[in-house]
Amino acid sequence: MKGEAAKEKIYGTPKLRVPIPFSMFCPGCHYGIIVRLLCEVIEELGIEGRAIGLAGVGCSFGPFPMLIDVDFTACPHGRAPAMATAIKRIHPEAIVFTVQGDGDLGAIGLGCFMNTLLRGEKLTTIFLNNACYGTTGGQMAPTTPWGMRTTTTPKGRDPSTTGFPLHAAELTATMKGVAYSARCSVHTAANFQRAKKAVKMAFQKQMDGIGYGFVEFLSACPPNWGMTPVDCLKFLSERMIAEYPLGEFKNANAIELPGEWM
Ligand SMILES: Cc1ncc(C[n+]2csc(CCOP(=O)(O)OP(=O)(O)O)c2C)c(N)n1
Ligand code: SF4
Repeated sequence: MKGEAAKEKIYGTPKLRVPIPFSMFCPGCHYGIIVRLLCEVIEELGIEGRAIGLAGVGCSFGPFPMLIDVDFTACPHGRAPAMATAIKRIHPEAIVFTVQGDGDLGAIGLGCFMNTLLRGEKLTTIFLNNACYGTTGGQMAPTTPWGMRTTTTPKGRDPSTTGFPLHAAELTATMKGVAYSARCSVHTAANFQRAKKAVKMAFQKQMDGIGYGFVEFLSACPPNWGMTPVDCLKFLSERMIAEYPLGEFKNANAIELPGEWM
């Protein structure tokens, strides 16, 4: 792609991006970039007529359904995978995806999420790991790295009282019904492109009827991290990635089914 077409692709607005401002996100939040990425992926895969999104409770709850022009609704806290399961079973031709924060998926909704993986549902999940509960004022989340200060761990997360950080992409990869699991970020242009490929792959596993696709995004939350948007990029690239390495953890072309045992 060259010239005007390339410029339009880079600086233009994706067709599926509803033209209302991103003002519902704080300055420096990466959620807006992830909205753009999802619009581009859904459009490039040509699934806008079949895609159904489900947002968990958190900062994605209102904005993602409003900003992405596909069928999209919000769910009770942590229950997006249950709603997604019902929709997928009623409409197997639909491409059903959830967008969930780390409090939503990793705390109140962890049981719902794990059971969905155990059932081997053919869904796609976009997991937003900003290391805290963003909406409610920056409390510790299951993904808060050791030593990180939050409003509920003012001296820094200490494993002796608050346990160990949740590595959702690695955990998901261990589940038999999962076809794809990766962790990405959008804090540089190159990482945005890598993340796009991962999200495409996660959707493709559902489109091909193979299995569950999961993509975790490391995402900055400047007001709750108590940093400028620029300092957040440094924290993300040094501290977050040290705890949560980027990359693919599973990419399977078939799900192995159990053989006969009796
Ligand atoms: C049943 C229930 N419990 C608690 C809340 C309060 N609440 C709203 S958002 C939220 C945390 C969201 O954090 P996260 O999932 O990390 O998303 P983020 O805001 O960071 O995007 C909580 C606990 C709620 N809305 N419903
Ligand atoms: S509180 Fe954090 S996650 Fe929520 S919109 Fe603001 S920067 Fe984004």
